[in-house]
Formats: sequence, structure tokens, C-alpha cells
Amino acid sequence: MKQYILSLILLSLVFSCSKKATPPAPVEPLPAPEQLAWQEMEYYAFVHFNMNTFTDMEWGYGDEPASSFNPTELDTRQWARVAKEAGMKGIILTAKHHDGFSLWPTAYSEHSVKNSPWKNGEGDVVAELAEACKEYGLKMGIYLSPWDRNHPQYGQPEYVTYYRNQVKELLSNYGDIFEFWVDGANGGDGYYGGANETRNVDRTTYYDWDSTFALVKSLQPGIIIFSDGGPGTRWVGNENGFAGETNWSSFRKEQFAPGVGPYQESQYGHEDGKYWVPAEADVSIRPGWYYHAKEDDQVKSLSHLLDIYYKSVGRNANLLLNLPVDRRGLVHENDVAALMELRKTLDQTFETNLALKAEASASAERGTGFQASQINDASNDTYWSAPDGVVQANLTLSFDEPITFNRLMLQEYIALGQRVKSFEVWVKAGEEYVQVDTQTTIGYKRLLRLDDITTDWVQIRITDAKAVPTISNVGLYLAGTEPEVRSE
Ligand code: FUL
Repeated sequence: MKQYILSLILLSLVFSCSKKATPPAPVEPLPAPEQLAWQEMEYYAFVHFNMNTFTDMEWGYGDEPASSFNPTELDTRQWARVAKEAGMKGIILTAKHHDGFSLWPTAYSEHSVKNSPWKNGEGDVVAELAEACKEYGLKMGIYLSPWDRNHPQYGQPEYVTYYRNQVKELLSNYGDIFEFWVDGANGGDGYYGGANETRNVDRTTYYDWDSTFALVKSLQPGIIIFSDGGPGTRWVGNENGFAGETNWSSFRKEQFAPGVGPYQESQYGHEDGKYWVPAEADVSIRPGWYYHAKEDDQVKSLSHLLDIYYKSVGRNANLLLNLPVDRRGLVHENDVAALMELRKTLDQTFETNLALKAEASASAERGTGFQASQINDASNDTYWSAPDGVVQANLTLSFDEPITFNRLMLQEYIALGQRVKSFEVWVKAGEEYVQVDTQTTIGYKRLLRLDDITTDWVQIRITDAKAVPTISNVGLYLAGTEPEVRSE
């Protein structure tokens, strides 16, 4: 009997130790499942290719004849192959820009590829790209300019109906679309069917965006809507590809509409924002969004592209890098070379995570399932967390042999909300403990560029958080010597 009771006690002890502790309560706002999937894409292409490619313009006036659109070797499979090899996860195409020319044979206007000489008016760029993306395992997104300098009824209610009819075509006929891109630039002078005048609209009310966004979501429930204020992802507030060092995915979306709002704040997000609207950093690989032969020698350098990468993906934003497809209908050789150089450098840097061979420990642990060992198990789905009420904690990586690193990666388990407000990085140098960096937010991913450090002890000190921190990954890497721009 005694033995029986003893084994019962033992069993219950083993059970209580291995029992998973309860996860921390979520901190609002939270990402929707499609926002989580979108965040993991990290890096994808914008393609500006349309009438402007052939008129050498950035903003066509709207009076360009459809006959001007005539690519000689259009090959969307080349775009997809390049994007894939560059490590991008999707392509967003300017299906219609401000000049109003549609890259698909829309039933609602004559101003489209169907009246161009390309493929004798039988072509459909959107369909060709959808096919190519499918073949290469990429997601496709659509940019549809709200401003239309060609349309005679722009500024009147009829145009909004036209815009929605185009939304229906694009989101019904081309398979899954991962992102719908709404530009903030709208209203001004234009051709407008021959009126040649200035038409300004009330950007907050004219389009009735709530109804259009509801339509978009009804056609593609998993879609992410981009605009100045989201709701799926927000403009980062500049076209340099830089997010703020402090970058909250929480956002005061109610203060924004496409083209309206305090966009200078968008690179930082709002700590007290009630909506989850993570930032997307859009930037072109050349000075212009569209192809101009005179910019063939102005493709951004490796150092510039690396700087952009670390200031977007490395600051809790997704990177939307624009490729101005040329008049042939191809991504230009110089742009391809730059993209591949960037890929190679990033692959070399992030190939080996030195943190994986460390012993991880924490100053506080929540319990089974949330131990420090979760931060270097190479999984995004597991995380370390602290007991309720603990917002300051240290995470330590100890190594048997000293390692040399110069890049640090941190990730929060954002499914339960973004929490960390500030943290420090410490290392042991000889007998001394040295602080090598102090920063604010982390979010989905934070990358820090540091000088080379050789040490057998690295500590992340979380100094403040909205609630108990949840850290899913800590990575340490050694980048080779890179030509670096540390602008800003
Ligand atoms: C801006 C537009 O006016 C540019 O032409 C470009 O499309 C860029 C991505 O957004 O607002």
C-alpha cells in the first residue's frame, strides 16, 4: 500500500513538472491570421510596368493613346524567375496607374491592352503574371490606382462604380490575390476624357473606402489591403524603404484614409494604437518607379539595398522592392545583377545561426513549454515567456567556445501581440560586461548591425514591455565585410 501511494505521488510529481504552463494572456491589438502569414513573406516585388514605361513618364496625364503600349518581348515568367531567385515571395503589379490604362482587357473601358498593338489586342498582362506566379510558387498582388486621369467621370459617383467594377474583375478572374494596393496619390489635373481640367476630390469621403474594402474582402477573404492606414498593412510614410527604429504594428488607423493622415508618424506606428496595422516599406530599385533608359546606371548599390533591408525587414516591416520592368517587358539586366548580389550577401550572412549552439537561460521562466531553450530552437512557433507581472527579464546565451558575430536577430511571438518597449544587448569581453546596444521595439523581426564581437556570453536585457515578454527567436550571425551605408 505504502509503495502504491509513493508511486502515485511520484507520478503526479512527474505529471505536474511536464505539464505545459498556461500561455500569457494576449495583449491587444492582435494580428489576424492572414496578417501573420503576410508578415512571414518579409520581402516581395513591386512591378511598375504600364503606359508610363512607353512614354518615359512617372505620372501619365491620361491622354496617351493605347497604341503606345507595345512591349517587344514581354515575359512575365522572367519576372517571376528573377523574383524567385532573389528570394522574394510575391509580385504586386500596377494593373492600372494614375493615367488609367488597364493591363487587362477590362469590360468597362476602351483604354486598355485590348486596343493596343501588343498581341494584336488579345493579350492580358494580369493573366500572364498570374500564370507565371503560379508556376514559380509566388503570390500575386494588385495595385489599382484610385486616381484615374483618363476617365471622363472621375470625381463623380459613376467613377467609383467603375473602380469597383474593376476591383470585381481583378479579384474574381485571376485566382488568389494576396494584397490589394491602394495608393494615396489622387486628385489633380488630367485629361478626363478630353475635359483637360483639375479635379480634386474629398479623399476621405469620395471613394467610400469602407464599402470598397468590404467588397475586396468579400471577393478574397484572405487578402491584405494596403493603404496609408491599412487596414491590412500601412504605408511606412516614406518612399526610401525605411521603417523607424521604434516600430509598433499597433496603429491609430482611425486617423488615416488613402492620402490623408499624419503620415510622418507611420514609420513608428503607435504604441497605443487600437488596430494591428503593420508597416510595409515600398521603395524602387532605381530613382523612378517606372523604367527610364537614362536610369540604367542608377540601380541602387549593394550597400544601399542592404541598408534598406536592415531598415525594413530588420525593423519589423515588410519590404516591397520595386522593379521597373523595361520596354521589352523584362526586368533589366542591371536590376537582376543587383538583386542577385543582395540575395547572395543575405544568404551568406544568415546561413549559420551561431545562437543554435548556445545554452540558453533566463532570469525568469513561465514554466514548461516557455523555457529559455525555446529562443534558439529554430522555431517561430515556440517562445520563451516570463511569469505574469514580470516585464523586465534577461535572456542569456552561453557558449562553450567563444564565437564572433556582428548581426543580432530578435523575434517576438506576435500572435499574442507586440510587447517589448525597450531592450539592451550585453556581452562579456574578458572579465568585463559591456553594453553594446540599446534599442526600443522588436515586433515580428528586429535585426541589429553591430561591430564584430568575440565572446562566449551574450545577454538580451528586456528593460520594459507592455506585458510579460514573449520571445520566439534570438539569432547571432557573422556577416562578411560589406560596403555599408549607415545613413539616417
Ligand atoms: C505613389 C505614386 O504616385 C507613384 O507613382 C508610385 O506608384 C508609388 C508606389 O506610389 O504614390
